[in-house]
Amino acid sequence: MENTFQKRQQALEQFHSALITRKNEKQPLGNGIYDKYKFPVLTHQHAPIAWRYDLNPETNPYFMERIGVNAAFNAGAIKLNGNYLLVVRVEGNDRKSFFAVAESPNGIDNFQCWERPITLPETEDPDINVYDMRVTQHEDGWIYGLFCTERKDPFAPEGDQSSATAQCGIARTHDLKTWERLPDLKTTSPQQRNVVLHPEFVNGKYALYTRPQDSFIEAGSRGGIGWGLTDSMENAVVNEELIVDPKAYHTVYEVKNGQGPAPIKTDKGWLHLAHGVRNTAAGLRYVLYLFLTDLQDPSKVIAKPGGYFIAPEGEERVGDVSNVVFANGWIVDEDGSVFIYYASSDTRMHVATSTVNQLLDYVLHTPADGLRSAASVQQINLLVDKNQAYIQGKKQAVAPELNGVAS
Ligand code: M1P
Repeated sequence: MENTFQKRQQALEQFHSALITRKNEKQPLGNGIYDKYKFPVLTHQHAPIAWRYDLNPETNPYFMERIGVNAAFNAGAIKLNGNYLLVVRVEGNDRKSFFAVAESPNGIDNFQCWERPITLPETEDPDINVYDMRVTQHEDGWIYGLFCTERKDPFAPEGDQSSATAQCGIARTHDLKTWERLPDLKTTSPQQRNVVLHPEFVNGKYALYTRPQDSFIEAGSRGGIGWGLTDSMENAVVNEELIVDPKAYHTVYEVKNGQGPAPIKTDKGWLHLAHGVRNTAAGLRYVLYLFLTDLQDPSKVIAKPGGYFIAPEGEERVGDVSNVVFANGWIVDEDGSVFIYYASSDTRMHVATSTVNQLLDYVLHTPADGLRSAASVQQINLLVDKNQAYIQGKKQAVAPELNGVAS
């Protein structure tokens, strides 16, 4: 028995150590906007062995997993003390999600979890499930974590064990280790998900991106990325939500959408990463898109490329909820490098890298959604015309006689 225990423990330790120290590699070619990487940055297998196994052969003679981890996805992100930190949604085999911090020295590999998951204080109305934390370093000096807190719908009919209510939970910290829980956000919407704190005060108030919705899954008559102000985060109340980026017919955000992480401040405006959801015969498809809002008025969209920015590809397309990419964390470095952390199919975490300049170029020069097939063809024709004029111009510069003008 001792032998079985030792063999299994040794094999697992070797596997785990190789996994969490594995070098990542940029995928070749890319699209010029961002680069994806060969390996996910975090998976359920990255969870520390001590969270899952009883390491005492007397009480665990088979070296059996005692607590299973099902998935690691939808991570908030922040850079602290020179390290890239993900506040990842870890989901156990028991379907409960919780948060844990994983740290990397370079942002693309070597992510290792801190010794223990985050112990998140509860309110008087305990959360049944918590997930999808957006981490915002606010100019008031606190790091805020806004997340979805889910509880059983108190009005669910007898026997209904799946109707739930989603609201925005709020906690704050200085180090991601000790957290102070604040009361949940109050809005007029019966359900809220994907609520994000803007990093600066706006007119002296805290500004929040919201996503009002009628029911737990369906945005229904509501939806869109909302915007609201609150005097305080210690008792956050948004009485009025302005929809700044609505869902729209026959787009990649026709069913619903939601703000990703807090926007990045650039000299051209606030750069936003969001997710959009469309319907297909195979179910919902989640993709990511970008847009830019006004520096002075972050609720005013000033540029928005048509279509998606990142969509699930290859193995990203398959998981617990297939055909999904979702992002609630990105990090911008002092040199303008951007690390976009996205989850695939509610299962694992990936990184894509880019720069602020590339993302601005993308946002400012990609045609907007024309909302009709004919408009899409017109955009291609305009590009072909431009390319033909450019190539013709180059030929004439090299051989002016081609222009019919004899020298
Ligand atoms: O399963 C896909 C995503 O579904 C929800 O996102 P949204 O509220 O926009 O529909 C969330 O539960 C999210 O965690 C999940 O990844």
